[in-house]
Amino acid sequence: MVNLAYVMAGSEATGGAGFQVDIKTFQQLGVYGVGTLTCIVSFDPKNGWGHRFVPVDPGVIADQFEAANAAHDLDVVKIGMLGTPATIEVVHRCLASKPWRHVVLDPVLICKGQEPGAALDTDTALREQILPLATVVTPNNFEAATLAGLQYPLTTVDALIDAAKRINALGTKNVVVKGGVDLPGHMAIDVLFDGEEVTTFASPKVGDERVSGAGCTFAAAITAELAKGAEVRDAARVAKAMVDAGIQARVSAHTPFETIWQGAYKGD
Ligand code: PXL
Repeated sequence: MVNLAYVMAGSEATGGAGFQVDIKTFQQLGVYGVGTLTCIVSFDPKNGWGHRFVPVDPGVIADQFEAANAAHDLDVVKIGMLGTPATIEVVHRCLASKPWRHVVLDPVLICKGQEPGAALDTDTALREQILPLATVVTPNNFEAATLAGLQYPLTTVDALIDAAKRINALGTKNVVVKGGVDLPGHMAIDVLFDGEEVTTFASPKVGDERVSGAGCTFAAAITAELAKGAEVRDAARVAKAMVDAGIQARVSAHTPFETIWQGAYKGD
């Protein structure tokens, strides 16, 4: 029997981030992907590739959830971009309606093109309604600082660990903070705090530019590995290896940023 993984996330129309990346990542890791769209992002090539953001109607999100979960026995879910308090509310209700083995939250906080005020509401709703239901959360440097109430950027491994512990105290057991390009030095360092132990993952940085889809790929890969029965620490290790391979084989486009190629990862 093939393992299944579920995702609730937004479409990003160029294929470099969001839902499309989640499904590609699931497939590459040998997991059958099932998904529910929460919003549609269409970058605007006439306007600096800024975000055009359209939320999916909350009733339609609930309908998709009903269809997906009636068709399949889903117990591992990734939550990607939600984008509005109304979306967060319906996703909260969906998640709370049944038990999960794992809820992996990629806490996508702000999207260019959104009102800062709206983003603040969204951050608060995400922190209050989704974070406590998650078993794993994968903030990047900015998201970790924001959720932990620390100053961005986090520039030391100790600061990443401090942020992970503070976010754990908000209600998510496993917190993986990604240092990313904001962490000085030659290494790309992520830390996992599982409520007891800290594990540090390090690999040489591949360039100093942000690559689109890295965060989505990372959280989706953890989700796929958890769906296959892996422990969180092993799932994070595979996810980091997949992102590393995907950045090395990155795809350039007419966008100002390159994107990850999930197909580059062939296993350890
Ligand atoms: O990479 C974050 C992200 C996630 N999901 C969607 C996005 C983006 C960034 O653009 O558009 C739908």
